[in-house]
Amino acid sequence: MYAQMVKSTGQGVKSLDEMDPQERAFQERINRDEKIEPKDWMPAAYRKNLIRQIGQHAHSEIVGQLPEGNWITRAPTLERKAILLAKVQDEAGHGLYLYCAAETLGVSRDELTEDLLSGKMKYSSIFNYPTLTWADMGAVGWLVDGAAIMNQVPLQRTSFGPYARAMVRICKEESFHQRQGYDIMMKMANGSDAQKRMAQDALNRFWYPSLMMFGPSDKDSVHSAQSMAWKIKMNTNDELRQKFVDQTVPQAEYLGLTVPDPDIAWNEEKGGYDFTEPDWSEFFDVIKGNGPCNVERLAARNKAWDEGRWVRDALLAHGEKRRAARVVAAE
Ligand code: BYC
Repeated sequence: MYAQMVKSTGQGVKSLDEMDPQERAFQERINRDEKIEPKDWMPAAYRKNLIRQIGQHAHSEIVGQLPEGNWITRAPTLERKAILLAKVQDEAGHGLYLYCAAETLGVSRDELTEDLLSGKMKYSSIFNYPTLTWADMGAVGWLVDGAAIMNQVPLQRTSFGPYARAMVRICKEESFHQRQGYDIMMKMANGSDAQKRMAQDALNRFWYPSLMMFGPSDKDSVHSAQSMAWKIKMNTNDELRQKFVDQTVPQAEYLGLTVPDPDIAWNEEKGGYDFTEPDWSEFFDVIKGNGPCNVERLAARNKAWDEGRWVRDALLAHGEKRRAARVVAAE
């Protein structure tokens, strides 16, 4: 079905017949669901697109620690604090697996980091929204990690081996994250009136930004056609957004909360909910750098990078010393 490739004009997708023999053999491997490994031949555009997607994904995990890290010192109980700390550490781990996967494509982690810190590379729009109350920790786990799983489970079958394998462990951990978020929401939604109001307020603020995580609507998605032909992406943005809404609306009902969309309604014919699209002008504004927290997030990552310089320098000096000692010992 996707035996095609984007034409050099960037318009449309090349058919197998239009490809040169090497490209065609590559596409046929993908069509047979064979994994592409780092040393295999691949089109330059496949490599570039993967570096872009995996790099953005890694950056999202790293920047994604900030909104939740904000609440570690203020978690309401020691147990909640320990769980949140573990969750935030997991996100750092996800970032590292993904940077490693990207490195197999010939880009260094330092280069990717520099592109994040300069604002050249993107990270998920969702992390440019603030976390104002403890209920936001519930909403982030439930909705943000819920959306992340919806997007990442299919990526376990993505065509690039190191990316697909990194996804397996990430998805297991994201499931735990999603449940811990829902557990916080259960407590809040079944708590005092003030707690219920906080839970509803968190859902109100995180609903549309969560829908935006899946990317622009299919008609505005620049990369989908080629990425799906190459199985870098397994579903379109709108397909996954629909699945997320279908999964999440009953979960909100179970909590006794109201999804902030008066037009949400079950559509028997399509077997899914009709819902209001997010405000796409807000989405494009956020990814251009104008969201509520973009400046703060990049400033925090730049500060961490600058303040960690002595650790990197010390590790390099230590490595150099050990190398020199090995050379002397070998002489
Ligand atoms: N935010 O052609 P399109 C997590 C950009 S972290 C920002 O549809 P594509 C977690 C897109 O990059 C979860 N930018 O793009 C961590 C492109 O711009 P460029 C992160 C977005 O790549 C901590 C342009 O819009 N998950 O779970 O085909 C705590 C056109 O879009 C966004 C991943 O990264 C966005 N939401 O599809 C808790 C998953 N959406 O690059 C949780 C892997 C689009 O041309 N990534 N853009 O300048 C993907 O699956 C795909 O990259 C996307 C976008 C579905 C996100």
